Amino acid sequence: MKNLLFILVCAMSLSSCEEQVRYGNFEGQFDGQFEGNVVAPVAPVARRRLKSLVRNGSFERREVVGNNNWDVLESLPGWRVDRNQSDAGIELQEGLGIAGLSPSHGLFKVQLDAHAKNGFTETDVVMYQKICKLEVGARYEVQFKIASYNGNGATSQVEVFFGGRKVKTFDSDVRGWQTVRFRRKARAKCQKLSFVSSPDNDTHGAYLDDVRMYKL
Ligand SMILES: [Ca+2]
Ligand SMILES: [Ca+2]
Repeated sequence: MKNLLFILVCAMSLSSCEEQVRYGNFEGQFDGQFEGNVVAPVAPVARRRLKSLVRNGSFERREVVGNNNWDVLESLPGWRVDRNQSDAGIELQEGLGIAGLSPSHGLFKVQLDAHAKNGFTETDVVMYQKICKLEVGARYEVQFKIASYNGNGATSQVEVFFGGRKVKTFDSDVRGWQTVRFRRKARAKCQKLSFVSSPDNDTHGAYLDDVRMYKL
């Protein structure tokens, strides 16, 4: 009842209503904007633009593998390996000092040429995330951070696929993190974003972190 009275007051005097929202006097949850006389729960545009569609893009959602330690896994929250393409796992690394390269974001990163342990027989992984709830025909931007192993591009080559089509090849002798971006239209409601480490199976490969995807 109190909220209804508040809305009626707003309808007569929008400026006073905005003042109360700004100073947090409105009771209950309000996270929107006014459309005529109706209070619509619409998220701010800026916040919507910052919402990444990639789950666990920084690889932080994982139980601890141990500070400055690593393990080889078949899946992470949001991510899986494609063992039909390569019998290799995802090497999850935890810590700021492991392998001589701190994560670009948070405490975890992955390495795409892992180790043949935990039942895996190969080391160059094919890992992917199936991203759903896409708007067919809408444009999306994918961003991620990637670094070659000790500046060795030859052993760190990675191909990136979106919706089954190759969109990027990473092959760089530069040391340290680099930002890669590409834009594509969604051709289906669900599209796979895949990282494919070029097979040399020498356990030295590219590092990946901070994968994001935004609707444009
Ligand atoms: Ca991270
Ligand atoms: Ca390699």
